[in-house]
Amino acid sequence: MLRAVTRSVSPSIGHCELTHVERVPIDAARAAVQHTAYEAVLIDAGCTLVRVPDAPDQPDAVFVEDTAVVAGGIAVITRPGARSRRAEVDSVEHTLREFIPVVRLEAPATLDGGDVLRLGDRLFVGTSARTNDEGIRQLRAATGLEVIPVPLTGALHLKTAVTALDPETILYQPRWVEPAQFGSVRAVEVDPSEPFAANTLRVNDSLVLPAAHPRTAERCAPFVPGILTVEVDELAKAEGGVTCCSILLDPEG
Ligand code: CIR
Repeated sequence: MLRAVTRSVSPSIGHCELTHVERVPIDAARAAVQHTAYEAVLIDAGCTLVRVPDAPDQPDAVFVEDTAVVAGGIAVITRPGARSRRAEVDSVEHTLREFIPVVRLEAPATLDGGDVLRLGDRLFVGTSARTNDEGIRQLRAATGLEVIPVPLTGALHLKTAVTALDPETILYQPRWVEPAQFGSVRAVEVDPSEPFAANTLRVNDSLVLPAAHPRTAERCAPFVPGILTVEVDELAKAEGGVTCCSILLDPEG
């Protein structure tokens, strides 16, 4: 069964890192309620939850995706690009070790899991402000997979700009990525009225996406077996979406 690794919302989330989003007050209790609903959706989609211990003093700790990349039968523990987030990885590594072999990226590598998009056996990695060439090199060496750098402008992470509906279909925001870079895939554009809608999460037969993006959900519906929506607008104030709140551990690899 697919495992989803998650971690609770920190009460300090209001002090999170922000890059492209203006800082507004974040209601940590409301964010926590939305996170619980997100976990319930993952369970509905067929996942078993595995929780990393709470990290109340780490504002961005809920965004576990950035701390590990699961591919090639291993979990690559990242070295996040934001210095304030580097301490998040130890507890994630400790949790993942129970289920899968782990390898750590070492300085001067930096890489955020949000920059890594898997399409079949290929890993596309956004060359964002968080991920450097050495991070990409070490990811390639650790996984043994084809790892392809993708230039990215205007978005925090590659998966802010593009995600996979399935291994042959991407959903993308044309302002931030060029679909031809992903090879001969079918490319679905987000609805222009929903600029942040490219961040979706395929879990078994369900595509999980924010309730705030109904028009993009309609565009995706013909290409996926089912759609599950969840309110995550409070987490979005911390520049988080639906991919970033989990690490999926697939027993099939
Ligand atoms: C950060 O800037 O690192 C967090 N406030 C948001 C991280 C979101 N992560 C993701 O989309 N993978």
